[in-house]
Amino acid sequence: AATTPRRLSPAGAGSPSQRDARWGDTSSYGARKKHRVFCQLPNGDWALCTVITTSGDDSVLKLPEGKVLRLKTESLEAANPEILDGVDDLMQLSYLSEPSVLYNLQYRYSQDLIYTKAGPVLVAVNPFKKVPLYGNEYIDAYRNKTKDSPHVYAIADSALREMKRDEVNQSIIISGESGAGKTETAKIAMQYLASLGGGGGIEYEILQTNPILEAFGNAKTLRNDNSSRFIDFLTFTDNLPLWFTVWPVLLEKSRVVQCAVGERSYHIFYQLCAGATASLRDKLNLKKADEYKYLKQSCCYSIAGVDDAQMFRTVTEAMNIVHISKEDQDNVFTMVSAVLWLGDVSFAVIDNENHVEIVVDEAAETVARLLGCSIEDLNLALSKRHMKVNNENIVQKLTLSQAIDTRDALAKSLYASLFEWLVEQINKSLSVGKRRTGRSISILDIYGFESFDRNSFEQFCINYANERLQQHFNRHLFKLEQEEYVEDGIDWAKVEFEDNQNCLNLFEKKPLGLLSLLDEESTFPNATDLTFANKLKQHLNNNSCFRGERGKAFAVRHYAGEVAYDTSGFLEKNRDLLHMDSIQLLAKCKSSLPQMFASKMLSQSDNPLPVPYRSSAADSQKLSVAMKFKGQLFQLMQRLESTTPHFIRCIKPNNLQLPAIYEQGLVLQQLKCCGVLEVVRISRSGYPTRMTHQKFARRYGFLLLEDVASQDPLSVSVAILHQFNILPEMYQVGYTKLFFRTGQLLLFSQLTLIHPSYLVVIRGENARKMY
Ligand code: AOV
Ligand code: MG
Repeated sequence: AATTPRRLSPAGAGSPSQRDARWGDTSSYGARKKHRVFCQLPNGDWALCTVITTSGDDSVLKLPEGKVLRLKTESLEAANPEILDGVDDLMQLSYLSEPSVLYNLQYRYSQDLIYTKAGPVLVAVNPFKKVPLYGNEYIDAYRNKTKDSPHVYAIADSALREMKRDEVNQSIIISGESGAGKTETAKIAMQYLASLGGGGGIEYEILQTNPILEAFGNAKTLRNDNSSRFIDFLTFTDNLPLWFTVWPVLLEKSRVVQCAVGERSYHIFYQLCAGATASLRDKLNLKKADEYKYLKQSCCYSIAGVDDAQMFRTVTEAMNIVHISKEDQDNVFTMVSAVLWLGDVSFAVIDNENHVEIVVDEAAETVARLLGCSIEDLNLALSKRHMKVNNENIVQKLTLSQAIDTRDALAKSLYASLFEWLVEQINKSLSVGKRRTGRSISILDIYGFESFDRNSFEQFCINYANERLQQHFNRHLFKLEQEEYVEDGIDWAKVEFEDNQNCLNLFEKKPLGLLSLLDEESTFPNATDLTFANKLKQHLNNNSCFRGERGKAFAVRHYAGEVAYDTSGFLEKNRDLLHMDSIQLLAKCKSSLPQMFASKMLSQSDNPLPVPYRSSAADSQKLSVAMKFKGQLFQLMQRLESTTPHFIRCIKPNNLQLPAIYEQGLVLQQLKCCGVLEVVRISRSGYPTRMTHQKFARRYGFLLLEDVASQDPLSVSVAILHQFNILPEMYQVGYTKLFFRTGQLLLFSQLTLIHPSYLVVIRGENARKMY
């Protein structure tokens, strides 16, 4: 019945088997008439076609649209039998070649089956449109197990079950490039978990945190119209009512004061400008978005298909639902407006040393009014700096560029503080009176790997975080695999996997790693971005993951590809100075939020102080952005380490953010770099298919020619394997399970599925039980 693949053509230079060496398989094919094979088209895509004839080294093929072409037989790749088209786990594929995997995902994608398992990992291909796979009916179906096709709900459900069964905390770790669908996936997982809220509206409240967090923490980038600019770590506990908390890590602050052309700042700015009621507009002296300097610089004010005014109403409604009082809401929007107006505060040069004072105009007056301070105080904070040098208080006048930096630093920290405060309110509101006990499930949604034409400090941090997470992924899947073999006592040749430890070392090594060198350089008063770049080149040029580039640039070979970083602004962004004068200004303000922000800043261990003038006591307190980030990342990893992970890999099928476009090259690149192919390969070179003795005996026992009714499942299983002459290297008998090489179990399924009549002849009585 089932044909064993045969290699017809020897593997020559550049042959598919060489290209696919990483798969460790011998995907050859029988170029026989009517066989389905993959051929590579001039544009690099693979097409499924049928062999018409084969002569000599050539094969004549028919493409799906009817075109006929002649190609070298050895350039073809085997295709799986039709019965395997669109299988829901890539592990079930007999041939695991790149074209087979791409074809399988595409086959499913074209039918809106966006989820596919790759062994233990769920692959989610972004549909860029509404797909009818969600909602209460689906949630119930997955809960009751009437559906078991791959789905985020299924992942959330197994996390839940494993939490209860093993009493171990669980995590759902979502990764993928920017725009691949992580945040949407996280929300889908939240839907499932929140539906356990047990009524009482808490599930609704939990889901309403999304529009708020997205308004304040997401922005349009060149890659994604709704790109997360912070790491979101949500936790649900299993005791009812649900306890829910958000732990956001490192918001991208710089976006508040500068963003690239074609991108936007945080959604809330545009939403407020477009959607505020007349009275709020008056109160906050709001202008249109395109009239603010901070928003004007990127020349992009709207997002296709998004109504900012409508979104503003959605956000305020969500704030109502999560019990943020009207008064607090007003305070929040006052701060948002203050940040916008701060960008419009301008300076006038007052002497020939380029020292400045603020211009007292509508902008300065509005900022002072919104913060609740006097114009004089504002001017003092933005144009002068108080310092202690040799125990003497001195006042330094600021130059224009210093004043602008001071103003921008104030805007950034106001916004970041606001974001933190808002998250705190949400957490308080959703956990009031509830104890934090019991086991938990966390969902991790990070900012995805980014590579633009120009990459700066933000991409540097984001990509470092992705690198860390990738290691967690690698290690876990590898380790789990290994453990299962060991536990079941089977022989197993250890498989090496592509490790990204070298790249992590490049970032983290002390004292000669990217982060340490950045920190060291950030503390030198005379250092510049150029001296920083030169230092990197001097110390890291021998590292295989590092490449010095011309001028101020350097490149890092990330797991997901090489990224060139421009060091312009690195030192400033890493220091992220907020001067004491600014904090004192906030402390003096009459509005409630600035005061709160100031006292938090003063109490925080990383209280920012001017670097070159720090006292030694303050010195130990100050943390650079990179160090703070690394610390938070380590904390996050530590929390993840104590959980059973469930991995979801999101794939972006096109860069246009459009439905129904599946670019093979783009998908392949993501599958390769984010390790999905690796996972399948690792499992494949092991024994990816497993079945307990019981299940195997129950399912295939009827195939046995001699009666073994009285025997135990293990003996029945072994007898079946012997009867069909399955080669010993194709399987292993473990203590509890049978482990099969890829495709072996297929033989049995084909025996049972394709030839029932044949089987009925052999074992009439038993076979009938199956059909
Ligand atoms: P990301 O989180 O991975 O990017 P998002 O989750 O924001 O990506 O997804 C980007 C866009 O893809 C969304 O705004 C939706 O339009 C669409 N999308 C994704 N998943 C689905 C789905 N299951 N159904 C329908 N549309 C979807 V970033 O945050 O940039 O790394 O930093
Ligand atoms: Mg996101």
